[in-house]
Amino acid sequence: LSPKEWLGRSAGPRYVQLRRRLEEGISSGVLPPNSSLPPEREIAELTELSRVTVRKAIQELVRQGAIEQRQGSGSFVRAPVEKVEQSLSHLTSFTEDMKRRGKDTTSKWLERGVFMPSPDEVVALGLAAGDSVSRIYRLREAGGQPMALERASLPLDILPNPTEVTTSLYAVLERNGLRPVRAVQKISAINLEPVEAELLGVAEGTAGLSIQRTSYLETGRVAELTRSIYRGDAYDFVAELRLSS
Ligand code: 16G
Repeated sequence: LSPKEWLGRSAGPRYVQLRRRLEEGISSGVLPPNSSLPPEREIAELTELSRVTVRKAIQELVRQGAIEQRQGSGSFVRAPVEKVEQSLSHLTSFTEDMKRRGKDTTSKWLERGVFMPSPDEVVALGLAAGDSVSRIYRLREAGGQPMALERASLPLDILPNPTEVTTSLYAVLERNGLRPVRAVQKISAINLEPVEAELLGVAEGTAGLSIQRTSYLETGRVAELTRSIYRGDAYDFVAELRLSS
């Protein structure tokens, strides 16, 4: 169809019409996962729409999580995430969990350093007055897909040098003989905030899982308080339950 034939036939502003047209292309497979969209200028020429209109349609699809923009290389159709089945019966690390699935992990650092603790960190980590806290906050990716936002807080003597953590926190703790041996985890449902959704590459308002892990050393001391946001569309949590005797 020529642009004039399909635009104007359906209702709504032109950017909405173009957005719908692109959505159709994605769902029908004309625009398969990971395929790149033509540059804005080309779409504008092809559709005889203004670049402002084209940009607006693409921005909406980015917000919906259907399209991602990669720095310097344009817009791509986002591939659906491969679901991870995560056991709740073993105290493992993100790196170990993903390695077992043959996936490489990367971190985008949002914060990493030594800070004055917040009141909840003081309580959870059992800190004394004047103690500092080591904090690492990162976007965790596996196989190139954003999976979770994790904010870990640890007493300074357990992690004196947070910048030492480049990939695995638990590997650093293990090297120092301070790997946690027990953890308590709490999982709650949330709707992702716009910034969180953007970092995780999903649509605004998507469901997420808020997970809090408090882990302990052999001695019973608290080693870590980690508050994370996991993608709801990327995880199934599984636990084996037995009849108690
Ligand atoms: C997991 C833990 C997190 C821990 C991290 C260490 C959950 C919800 N969280 O992601 O508490 O800090 O592993 O991973 O399971 P790393 O050794 O790969 O940095």
